Amino acid sequence: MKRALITGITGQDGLYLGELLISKGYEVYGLVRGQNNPKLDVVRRVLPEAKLIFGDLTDPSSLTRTLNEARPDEVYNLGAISFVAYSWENAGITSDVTGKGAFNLLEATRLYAGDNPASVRFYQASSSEMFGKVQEVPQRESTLLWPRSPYGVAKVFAHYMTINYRESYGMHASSGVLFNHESPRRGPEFVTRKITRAVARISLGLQETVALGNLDASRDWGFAGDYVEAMWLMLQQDVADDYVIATGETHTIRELLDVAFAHVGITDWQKYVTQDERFMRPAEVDLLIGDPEKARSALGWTPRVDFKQLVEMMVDADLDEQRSLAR
Ligand code: NDP
Ligand code: GDR
Repeated sequence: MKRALITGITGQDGLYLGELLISKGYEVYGLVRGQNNPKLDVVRRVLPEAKLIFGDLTDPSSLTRTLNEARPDEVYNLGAISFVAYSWENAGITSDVTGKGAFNLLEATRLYAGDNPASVRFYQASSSEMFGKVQEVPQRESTLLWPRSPYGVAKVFAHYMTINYRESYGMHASSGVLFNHESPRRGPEFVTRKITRAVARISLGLQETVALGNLDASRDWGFAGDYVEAMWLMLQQDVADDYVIATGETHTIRELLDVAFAHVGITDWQKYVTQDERFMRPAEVDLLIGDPEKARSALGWTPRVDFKQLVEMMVDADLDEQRSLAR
């Protein structure tokens, strides 16, 4: 039985990856932070088989203890402060967790692996946010990075540190440059879930309007369930490498609004949407569209859920949730 350690197991991707690995027969260990983490119940419900260890990416000794207890064959570093907008106001802690936290885990894993650094496989959750002010369209593995947020800068540090550990110590460390991926488990602060939840509530008469920021930004949105498969595939390769994971399609926030509102029979969504300066960013990433060709040819990975299916799945889940809350 293979053993895997997941940091960020309480997050969207952690839950999907945990489910995938358990379905493949892995013994799954999850790092959980805080003395009374509100998401613990969700993890225990969704992943009753997972063994949870308390620690924090900013606390190296807790990572050493976690590795010694979990004795993993594969380490998936999904833990991060992941909300881009928040990262301007909290750049220090974002750097500590999202950037230096990855280094802390790489170093703890290297020391844990001892004489055979490649014996423990390592996945780093890199991000399309690293492309920022894009230097090439579509973005691929070789595209120059130009991050536009403290979060993006922290991810660039973690990305290059992962590559450096591979090149310096021969670690089997791979970095997945994942474009936005969403699901009904997405945090409500991110634009997809904010919209699908508002659409459900508006259609049920529970809310009148939704305030958003920039409606013209374009994102390459995929389904989180598809994307965690790519993470696993990367660690099954003989040689570690970096891969862009994306759908190859981009859509604006306006198109997202079109599809989400149309699903509940509303075509004139403009009257339900206001724009608010508070949701504008000091520096925006205008356009993201990834080229997943390397992942397709080397990993055999392709996304299964398309944009419309994704948005409709999320609106349906929010309708169910809002109806059950109203009961
Ligand atoms: P979430 O925000 O849903 O989850 C982030 C996880 O990190 C949570 O489990 C959180 O724990 C944990 N975490 C936060 N701070 C710490 C800390 N100090 N020590 C240990 N764990 C911590 O993110 P996603 O699941 O969406 O994303 C997973 C990873 O992939 C993240 O690294 C994200 O930056 C990256 N990524 C995500 C993309 C996306 O579109 N979803 C795209 C590209 C990259 P807690 O519950 O306690 O807060
Ligand atoms: P992003 O996701 O910043 O791409 O990071 P988010 O959903 O927050 O924003 C996407 C785009 O929507 C615009 N936008 C709004 N965003 C939010 N959150 N709220 C609003 O009201 C709003 N109005 C417009 C934003 O300006 C932006 O252009 C996500 C995270 O999961 C990161 O961790 C990950 O690395 C990247 O995706 C890839």
